Amino acid sequence: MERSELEKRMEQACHKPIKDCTNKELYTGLLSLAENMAQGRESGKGKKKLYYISAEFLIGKLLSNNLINLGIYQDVKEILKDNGKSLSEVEEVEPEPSLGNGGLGRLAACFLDSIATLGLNGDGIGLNYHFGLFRQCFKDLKQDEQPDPWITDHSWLRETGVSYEVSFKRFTLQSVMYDIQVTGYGNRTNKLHLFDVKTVDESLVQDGISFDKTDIPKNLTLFLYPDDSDREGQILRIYQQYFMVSNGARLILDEALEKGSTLYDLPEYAVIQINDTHPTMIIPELIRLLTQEHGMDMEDAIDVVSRTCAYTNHTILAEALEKWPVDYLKEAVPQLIPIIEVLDDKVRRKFDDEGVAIIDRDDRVHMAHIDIHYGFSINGVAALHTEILKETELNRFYRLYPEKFNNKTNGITFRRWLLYSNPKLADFITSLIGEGYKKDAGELEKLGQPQFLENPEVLKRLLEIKDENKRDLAVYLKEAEGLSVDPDSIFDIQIKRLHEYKRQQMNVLYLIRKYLEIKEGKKPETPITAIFGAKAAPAYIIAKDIIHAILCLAEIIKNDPEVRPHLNVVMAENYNVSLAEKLIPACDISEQISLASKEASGTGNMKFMLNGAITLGTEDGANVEIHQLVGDDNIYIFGDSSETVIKRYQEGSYRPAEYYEKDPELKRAVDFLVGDAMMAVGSKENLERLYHELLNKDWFMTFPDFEAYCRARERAYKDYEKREEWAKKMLINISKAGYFSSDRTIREYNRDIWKLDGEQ
Ligand code: 26V
Repeated sequence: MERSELEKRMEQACHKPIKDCTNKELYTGLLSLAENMAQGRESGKGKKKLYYISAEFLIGKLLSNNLINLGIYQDVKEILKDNGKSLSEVEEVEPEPSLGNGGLGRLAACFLDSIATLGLNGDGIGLNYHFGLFRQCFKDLKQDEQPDPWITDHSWLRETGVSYEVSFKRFTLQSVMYDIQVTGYGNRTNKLHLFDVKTVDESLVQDGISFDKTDIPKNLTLFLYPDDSDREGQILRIYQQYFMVSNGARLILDEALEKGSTLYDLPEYAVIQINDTHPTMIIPELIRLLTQEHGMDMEDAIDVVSRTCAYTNHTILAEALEKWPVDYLKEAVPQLIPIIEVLDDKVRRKFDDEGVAIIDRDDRVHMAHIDIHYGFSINGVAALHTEILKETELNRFYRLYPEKFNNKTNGITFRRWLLYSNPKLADFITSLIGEGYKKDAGELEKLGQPQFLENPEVLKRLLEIKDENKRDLAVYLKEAEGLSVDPDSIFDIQIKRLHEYKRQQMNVLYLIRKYLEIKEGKKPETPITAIFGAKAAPAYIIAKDIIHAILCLAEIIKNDPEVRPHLNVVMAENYNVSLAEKLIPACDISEQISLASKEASGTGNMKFMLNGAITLGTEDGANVEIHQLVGDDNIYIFGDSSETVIKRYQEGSYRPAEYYEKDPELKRAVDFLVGDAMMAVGSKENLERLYHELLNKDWFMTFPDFEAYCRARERAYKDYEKREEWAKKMLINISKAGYFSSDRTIREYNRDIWKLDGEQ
């Protein structure tokens, strides 16, 4: 579209000249313009459709992303500028929907982008949580949780008129389906369907994020994963999950019927990707609907559903694998019990192995087992993760159904994580290798040619861009959060959910060690800024203690003029997608330090790599594949292997105190947690609890990896001093990142699992 034509349409959408609009008016106008332009681009009405069903879709802000995908971002930006306006200020008006916890939800959002971009016929199905996860605030150096409302008069949600009745044991709820348009890059538009309850009542939330967990008709879609540390919370989750899948199942059947399906041929019309076990109840629910409302017999219904559903596993952590007590299910959705019993009975008749049963001896329903027996595909999310599933966690199942298992290494959308978040780098890449990489990420490989890699001008510009991004971040952190960071320091960043297996605590122990070294006069050549961003689950006590420890250490250093010029620790509040978009382009060192075998894949690791940060990590999840791609010289790998870790767990031989006694540096750092300095700023209860947890349990084995971690980190800092060599590492990382485009991942899902009509 011509610039002048676009300007005209913008003014029409805003109902007045651009220069007279407020940022809010501009936002609303641009939103409706983007929606109108996307209309009519709905993906093919192909026979078969993918339904990506997920309890989480961490979509992030949509305006700029959609403008990029519609191809008008640059022009809109310039038109606004010519009129004295700024697109980044307009963006500030848009609230970020926090409809996800972390990787799993963000992955679902990247997938929707790629599915639309590839022109595949596929929609998302989820829930419309009014307050999302929660907004994190720091109060007295601790995490405090507040509701995070995002639905305003001008949100991307559109009412569809679709509504179903969903019956539970004690009541029937009416649903409302909202749609959000998903605009692919230069291509098609799909839908994210978010179901809500008609009777939801935001006023139920009074103080912080607490509310009456028993008033289901009013609370069902208030929050994502409310605190499920007690029975009521868990039953609420069952209500949420069933509400999502029952609506989803009806929509899927209705759409298939409308296209002429007899339902016996459902697999020709629909394929359902079950994103972790949260939507697993769609399997018994579909069987229930087919038998009770569509007259199919049980055997046929089971067969049809089993050929329609595929399952993705995102974790091997035992505590995260859902097992719902039969009692709880009876309380909320008794209609599913007879179906689940039939499914269990069939399994028990066929296999003489208690370990693959659906209902165990303690009367708990193993949700993943339903997916594996009654789905046609099971995939892990990175090569190592899939191997561990096959060889260890799900080995019993792998032996029964080897043909069902496959790997789909995760990916990220380069539209958001490069074109939008790091425009300078994207422009620079375009100037070197042209635009082709925007559609075919594999073309980034071209950056690895000697003409670029050995070209001092190219390397210099790459460093300059990093430097400019660091300066932009420093300004943002100061203005938005009052945090001071020195852009001339090394930016060493760990951003992800707070969990012991991700080992933020090991990073803290390193920083304490560094602090003590500086106190003794051993100063780093270049100052170091360690940046954290992480939310902890509200009921996860140790995770919150770790946040407290980070904030206490940050406070101590801030007030220590001897150390502060050389070492700075900051924790950004309310880590979310928008913040990630600012932090990642400014990062020098990407901390991916989970205990080997525990991080299924990670996707932050890919975003950092794409933006020229160097990974400091364990051989875990997709780090293994990053390592293979970039080679030993362009990544810092340390720590025990997944085999060693798995063996150590099996033997039950790990005693943290033995490491603590043996390594004086480690001992000194651990003791610091409960020393005078920390006690002077922090809370005795939290710090002592963390100290004892580490010393007596350390379930995620930080102590055995501590020394190797410190060495690897020092090696990275030393290499950083040779800036041109460092820039080469950056360029090699960027050039190898193409593999991690979610377009590649989605092509593989389609080739091996979904088999939708070709790309359009
Ligand atoms: C869930 C829970 C819930 C109960 C308490 C402890 C706990 C711990 C972990 C989880 C994770 C749920 C699944 C998940 O989010 N997995 C993430 O999926 C990403 C996308 O595939 C992947 O990159 C991450 O490695 C993986 O952790």
